[in-house]
Amino acid sequence: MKFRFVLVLLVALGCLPLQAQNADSLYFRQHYDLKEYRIPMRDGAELFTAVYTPKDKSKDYPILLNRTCYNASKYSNYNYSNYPSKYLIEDGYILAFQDVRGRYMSDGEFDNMRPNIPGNNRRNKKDIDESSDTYDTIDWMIKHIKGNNGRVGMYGISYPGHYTAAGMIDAHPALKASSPQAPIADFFFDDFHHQGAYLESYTAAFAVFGYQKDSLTRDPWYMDKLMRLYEDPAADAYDFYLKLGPLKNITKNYHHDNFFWNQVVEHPNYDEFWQKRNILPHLKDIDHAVMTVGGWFDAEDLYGPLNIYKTVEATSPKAKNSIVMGPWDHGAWAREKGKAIHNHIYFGDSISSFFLKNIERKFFAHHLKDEGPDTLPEAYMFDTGTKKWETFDTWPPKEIEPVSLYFGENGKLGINKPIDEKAVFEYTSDPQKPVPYTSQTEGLTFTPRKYMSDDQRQASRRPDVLTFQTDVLQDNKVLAGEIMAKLKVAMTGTDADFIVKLIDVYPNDHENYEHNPENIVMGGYQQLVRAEVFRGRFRNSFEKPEPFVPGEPSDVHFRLQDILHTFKKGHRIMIQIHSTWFPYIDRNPQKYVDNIYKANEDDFIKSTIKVFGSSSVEVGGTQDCCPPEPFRSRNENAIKD
Ligand code: PG9
Repeated sequence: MKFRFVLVLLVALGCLPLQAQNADSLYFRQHYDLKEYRIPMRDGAELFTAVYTPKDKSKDYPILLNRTCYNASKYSNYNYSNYPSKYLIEDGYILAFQDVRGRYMSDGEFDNMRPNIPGNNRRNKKDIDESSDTYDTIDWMIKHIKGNNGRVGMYGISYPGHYTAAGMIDAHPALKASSPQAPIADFFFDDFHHQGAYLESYTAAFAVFGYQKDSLTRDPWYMDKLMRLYEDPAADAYDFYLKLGPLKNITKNYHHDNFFWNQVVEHPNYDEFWQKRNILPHLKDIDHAVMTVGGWFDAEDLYGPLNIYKTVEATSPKAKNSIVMGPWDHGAWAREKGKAIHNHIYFGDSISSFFLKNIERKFFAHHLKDEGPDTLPEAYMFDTGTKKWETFDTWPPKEIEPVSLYFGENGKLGINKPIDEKAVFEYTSDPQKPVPYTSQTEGLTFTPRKYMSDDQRQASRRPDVLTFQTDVLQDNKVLAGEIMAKLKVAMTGTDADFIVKLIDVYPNDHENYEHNPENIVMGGYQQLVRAEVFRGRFRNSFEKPEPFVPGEPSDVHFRLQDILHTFKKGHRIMIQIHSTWFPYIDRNPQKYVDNIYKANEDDFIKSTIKVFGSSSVEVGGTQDCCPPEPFRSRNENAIKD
């Protein structure tokens, strides 16, 4: 168990090149030459870049650039792990893979989400950021890599998706097509935090991002730190983290010398440290083609793709801006497994191939080679209820009516009409008995993924989970666009988290899918469609947290990420509300402390929480609301040079 787990982890981290034995890697070797370069940046640092050029020298080719913190060398020596797709390999591109500054074979110091310096690409500047490094890389490659056609595309998933988005800022004129895929926008809302709440389930991942290397290396330099948690990986993360206790014990037992962990601990609020690492305010005046890609079940970066697309749409009228959202978890569109399955749900066959062949391949061919028409719609979105692709002229779609959901006695959920605004619903939240985030027992995963469409029956049966559901739907009901939870609450404690979940309740006679094991029953399944946590202290400001006054009704309004989901006839719509979601999210002590990362065991108290009947969940269209979000795809917030 341990060895296999670590091996999978190392491959996932790009530490061990996945020597694909498939025909595609043979094709790669037969049709491409490989050369490694050290590309000089404006400050003298050299960035390692592995470059494949087609052996067929009869024509020029565009360059496709992938910048990564996960080891460009894993792509070198023809190690091909199906990304970029075989369709792009066969179509013929110059493929460049680069270690970003401070990683593996590149010079310099690593900085997570390196702050962008506005206006940094006017050539007389010596300050550097990911945008200037991309500019310098593109400029050098256009001038030095033989056989290029003067056009460059960028793509990448996750952190590489973030570097793609960074390359779009003050972009080099040769950059004509960018596809940020599951891109990180802001680590206070993506990956390590959701709206300020820490993802305790990410604890093991810190080793990858919190130690500087001391030499050029093709191998990870942080393995001994990674093994602190994976030496004997816990098989039950809930039990492991509950026994571990307050977050201060993570510092003491594991990450005391991890620079990124210590930055997270010292910046529990959305202060200047996080604000300057948010890429959204810098995404403006983009004038080339941008296709942002994401997965509706992406537990790591869902805020990123949705908000990068919306920001470019709001700030860059010259960009040919589009978005693709499929029934995928993190980066699953790059892996074709035949049947598209997320956890227990089957969505169809060859959905990733459909995207790679009919969407991504055509996007780059049109914009980089003038091949084929530009047929990509503004929004190519997969309905996770009907399990069909839909296209829209805008996202969120204007043609789908928003829906308001209201809570009533006996677990009733009303559609578009309040049930009883005077009703009061309450539960006691106990940090010593937190609500599990999954119906399954999961070990110390690198990042949790399956929970995103998991069965919620284990939660709806708990007394500390408020559960409301509609009557059986007499017709299909499409919910599409943004979601706002507008709660009015009171509590006996002085701090609280709120988790709101939107759930599709299957009819009791729903058949199992072919792949379901015997112990999974699809009849009556309560499939998670969307959930989000909100750390209540940030209800008025992410920068200036505030305690609650015991017993005093307070508004807690917050955003869940967008959806496109048809609740089919015979199904029900369900909402759940609770205050722990463990160990996906760390436990809120429920007694206000300045810094939860430094809370003590005795700060954790039970709290009885009331949710008033005047609360609602608004689904669909564009939802605006408080707290003032750091950047909400509005032009006036764009950073001025
Ligand atoms: N965004 C993903 C991630 C970042 C940090 C920790 C864990 C995951 C990714 O880049 O894969």
